[in-house]
Amino acid sequence: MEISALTRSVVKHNHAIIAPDGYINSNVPGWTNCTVNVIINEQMGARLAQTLITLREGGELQGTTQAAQVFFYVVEGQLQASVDGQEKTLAKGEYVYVPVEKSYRFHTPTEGTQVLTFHKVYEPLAGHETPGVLFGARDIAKAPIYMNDDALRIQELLPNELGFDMAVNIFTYDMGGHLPMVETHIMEHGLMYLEGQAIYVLDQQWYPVKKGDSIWMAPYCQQWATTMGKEPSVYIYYKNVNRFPT
Ligand code: UGY
Ligand code: MN
Repeated sequence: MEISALTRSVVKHNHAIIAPDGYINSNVPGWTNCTVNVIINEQMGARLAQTLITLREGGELQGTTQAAQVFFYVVEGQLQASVDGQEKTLAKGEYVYVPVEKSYRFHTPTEGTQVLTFHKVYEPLAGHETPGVLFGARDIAKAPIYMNDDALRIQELLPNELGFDMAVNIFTYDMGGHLPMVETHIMEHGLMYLEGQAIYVLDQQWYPVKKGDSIWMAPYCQQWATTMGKEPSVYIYYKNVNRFPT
């Protein structure tokens, strides 16, 4: 039997690794017949929220976004989506961006459907339109090489336009891939590993991570990562972008 007093999860002032072994479920009004794990939020010191929702057969997520926009990504299974009057079936790897003040309803016939969400309070920008509802899909063909290294590919899931104040990207590291430098930056990240294993270095500390693990990086938390093992490592990540540095 495993020793239950051990975990790979850590929570520090400027970063956290949250492995699934420590999840405790939350109840979220309007989200029914599902388990919800709030992985990152302001209680931690973060300015985004990240959740993982696991739906049972007939599970439903219903509500209206308020100050925060919400990005929903299907990690497993499928969802029937109805967002601001637009209907669509979302399969694994598909997503929908729900801007502020829009109604949404998702339901699933598939037991075990998993949905990852990123939430950020929207900061409007004078002269630029608030984004509309946007559907899309993971697609490696839309992932250009990152920083001239053909072992690294990034797909941007949201348009790189000033109306958006958040980015959500999928970062694929082929075998031998690693970040070209230790990043030190004002932007904050939340992420979840979708595939593979890696070593992540956060604030000079080294962590083994794998599929299912999530990471929070506060602004200026130094970061570096390298893939590990016999398959590529892939994560989906959030970043705040495009606003004046206050
Ligand atoms: O966009 C980024 O800042 C990205 N390269 N950081 C990361 O993956 N930790
Ligand atoms: Mn970064």
